[in-house]
Amino acid sequence: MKSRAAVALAAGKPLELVEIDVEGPKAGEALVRMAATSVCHTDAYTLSGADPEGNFPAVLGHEGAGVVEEVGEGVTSVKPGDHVIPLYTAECGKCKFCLSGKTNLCGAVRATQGKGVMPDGTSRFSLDGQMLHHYMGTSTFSEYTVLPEVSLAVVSKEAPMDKICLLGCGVTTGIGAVLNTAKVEPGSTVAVFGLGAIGLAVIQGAQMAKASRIIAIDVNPDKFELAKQFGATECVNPKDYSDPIQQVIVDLTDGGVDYSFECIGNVNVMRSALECCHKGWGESIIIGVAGAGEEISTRPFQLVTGRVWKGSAFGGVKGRSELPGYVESYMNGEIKIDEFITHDMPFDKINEAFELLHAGKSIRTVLHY
Ligand code: NAD
Ligand code: AHE
Ligand code: ZN
Repeated sequence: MKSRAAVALAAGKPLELVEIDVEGPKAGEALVRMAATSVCHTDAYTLSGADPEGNFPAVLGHEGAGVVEEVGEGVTSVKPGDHVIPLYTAECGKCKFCLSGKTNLCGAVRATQGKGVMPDGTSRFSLDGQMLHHYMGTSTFSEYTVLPEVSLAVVSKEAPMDKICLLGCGVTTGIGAVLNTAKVEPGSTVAVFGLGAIGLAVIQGAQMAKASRIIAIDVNPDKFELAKQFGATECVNPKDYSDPIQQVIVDLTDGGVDYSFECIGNVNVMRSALECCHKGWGESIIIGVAGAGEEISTRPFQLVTGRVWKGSAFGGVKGRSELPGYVESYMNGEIKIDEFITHDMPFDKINEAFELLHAGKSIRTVLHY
C-alpha cells in the first residue's frame, strides 16, 4: 500500500515528505495506522548523523499512537481496531531480560531493530523501489507502519491518541526514571539537568515521589516557567555563575542532592550531574543520549565515596504490561501530558517541529496525520 511519510534520506538533511510503499505485515507483525506522532530529541540526534546506529535512508519516529489495521500470521495479542502505542523497548515476556525481573530491556527484537530491519532481516518500506530502513522498531513518521507484535502496547480506546502519543517516549521516560530507576523517596532533594520533555517529566515524577526540593537547571531560561508549573522548587541557569554548576548545586544543598538526572545528552553535564550528588549516597541517573565516540569521565574517588552512576532506558518501564496503566493514570488526571504539548501541526509540517526543538522553542510538537 501507499503511505504518506517523512523520510530521512541522508544525515543532516531535512526530512522528505513523500509517498512510500509499505508491505503488509509478515508473521508476528502488525500494520498500524498512526493517528499522531511527536518529535523527540533522539529523532533529531539520529537525523544529525551522531547515532552509531543511524541507518539511512530511513523512516524515523518513535513517539506515536495509532490503530492496528491488519495482523500477520500467528499474531494473537493484538487485533485490528486495537489502539496501540509503539514501543522502542519491546516486551516479549519470554527472553532472558524479560524473565530476569531486573530490567525493562528485552532481547527479542533489539538486534535487528538496531540494524533498521524487521526481525526477519528485511524491510517493509521502500521508496521508488529503494529499500528504506525502519527506526527503533517503530518508524512513526509514516502514516502506515509495520511493527513486531511484541513492540505494541494495547491501550484504552477512550484515550486521545494525539495526547497519549507522548507516552511512547518522553513522558514515560522521565517519570519512570524517577519512580523505577532512582526510586526517589519522599523528602529527597533532586536536581534535573535539561528542561525539555524528558527533564520536565522527571520533575513531574519527582513531585509524584514527594521530593522536598526539585532544582531545575537549564542554559535556556525560557524553560523555567514551565519547570515551575511542573513542580520545580527553584531554577538555576549555569550561565549566571562563575563556579562550575556542580559546585553551585553542592553549595545550595548543604553538600549535594540525593538524586540527579541528566536529560540532555552532554557528557560534560553528565559529570556535573554525578558530582553534584551528596557524598555517601547520592545517585545520578543518565537519561540523555550522547553521540558516537563520546565518553563519560570522573575521578573514581567520586564513586569510592558513595556516589552512584546509573542509566535509564524508557524509564525502566515494561511497555506492554505498564503503559495501559500510564494511560489510565492520564485519564484519571494523575499524570499530566497536555502541558508538554506546546505546538500542534499537520504531519506535513514535521520539519518545522524539528526546527522548533533545535531552537529551544518547543517542548513537544504533536503532528496529526
Ligand atoms: P530537548 O532538546 O527538548 O531538551 C534538552 C534541554 O537541555 C533543552 O531545554 C536545552 O536548553 C537543555 N540544555 C542543553 N545544553 C545544556 C547545558 N549544557 N546545561 C543545561 N541545559 C542544557 O530534548 P528531550 O527531547 O527532552 O531529550 C533530552 C535527552 O534525552 C536527549 O539526549 C534524548 O536523546 C534523551 N532521551 C533519552 C531517553 C532514554 O530512554 N534514555 C528517552 C528519550 C530521550
Ligand atoms: N542508538 C543509540 C542508542 C540510543 C539510546 O540510548 N536510546 C535510548 C532511548 S532514546 C529514546 O528517545 C534507549 O532506550 N536505549 C536502550 C536501547 O536498547 O537502545 C546508540 O548510541 O547506539
Ligand atoms: Zn524519545
